[in-house]
Amino acid sequence: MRDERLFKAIAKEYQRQRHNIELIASENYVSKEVLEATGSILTNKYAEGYPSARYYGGCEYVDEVEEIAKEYLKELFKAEHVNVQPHSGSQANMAVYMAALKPGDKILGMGLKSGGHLTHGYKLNFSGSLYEAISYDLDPKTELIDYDLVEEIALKERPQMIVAGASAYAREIDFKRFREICDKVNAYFFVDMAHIAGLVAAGYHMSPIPYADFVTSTTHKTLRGPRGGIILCKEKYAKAIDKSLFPGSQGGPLMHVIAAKAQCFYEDLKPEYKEYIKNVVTNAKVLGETLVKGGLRLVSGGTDNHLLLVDLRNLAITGREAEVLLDRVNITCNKNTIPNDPQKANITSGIRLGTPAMTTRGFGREEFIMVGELILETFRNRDDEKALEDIKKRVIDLTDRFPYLPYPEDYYA
Ligand code: DSN
Repeated sequence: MRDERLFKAIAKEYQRQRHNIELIASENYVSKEVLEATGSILTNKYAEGYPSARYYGGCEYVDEVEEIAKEYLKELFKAEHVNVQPHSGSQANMAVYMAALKPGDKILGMGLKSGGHLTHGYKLNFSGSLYEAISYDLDPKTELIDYDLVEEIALKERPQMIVAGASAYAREIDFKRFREICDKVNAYFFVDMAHIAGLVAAGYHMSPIPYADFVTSTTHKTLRGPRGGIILCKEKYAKAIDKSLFPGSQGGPLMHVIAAKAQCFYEDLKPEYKEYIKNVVTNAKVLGETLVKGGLRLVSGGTDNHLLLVDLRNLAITGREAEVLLDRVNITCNKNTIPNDPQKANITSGIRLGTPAMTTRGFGREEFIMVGELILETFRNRDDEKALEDIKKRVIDLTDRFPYLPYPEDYYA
């Protein structure tokens, strides 16, 4: 017996995902197989511990599942040790901090307003309350990481750990330079590559693996897997990381999600995935060029990766208003602070756009030029209901040409 109200809500979300142009840079569409593993009977199984060292009986098959996931993940990033159990990116990050630091130790990460993440030392997050967190911001002119400034802060503050990685930074990050800074102050180097993990795996971004002591990621962004986290580290930290995750900060692993991670890594090892990431990067440049041609300003002037940060100040529209307006025509994105944003975090002066999801749907150069033009047209006609209705129809036509149908069209109807 199923709850109709609940399944109707899921059905509506299914239709929304099918008929919206999804530009949230941290989202993607998973394969049928990833979906199947996530919804599998593995959700019934408790498996606290690690393969061959569990605290429950009947774990022989979930052991196999976890070993497969670890094997593929090691191969994907050429990592010495991996842990596939974190329920999320935040849990992965917590396990790293707890493995390497004591409460009160100093961490240096990118400021939230510059594109960093909550778990990189934000004061309202555990990372900013358990540890003494300081941050680096971007060069105000170039809007790029100022490595000399990071070094200056590190030399003055002597943090025990330096964190690299971001949620809204459109440019390549120089992990080698970060390592050199860490070595000067004897700090651990921790990279949260959640946004760019797919680019790293496919060779479209410098890998942090040779340089960092610890690397974490989520699996649902550019990697195109289920929602979850992973940790990769040097063999010498393997025991400390595993202990810190279980029993340190988590209980039973989500074996259905670990199976879906394994399927995701299997897909990411295929040549088609490299081609996909190549297209993600090209499409981001195409979308950016279209928006710039139409008069918009991109933070840092462009993109090297899968995302764009758009400064809306010359349009006299806030990020919050732009998010709502674009939603009105079935284009989904999120408001985002820009460097030195004069607006509060819940209003913002920018939006963040990403190409991973619609590239999965098959959008290429031509479609991303259309997406850029649809966005510009929406901004120009923001007070014209009829024009907005017409744009929405064109968005739906476009999404219908590139269907997402892991379930039958009327699956939940
Ligand atoms: N909340 C994620 C994002 O959207 O970038 C980061 O974890």
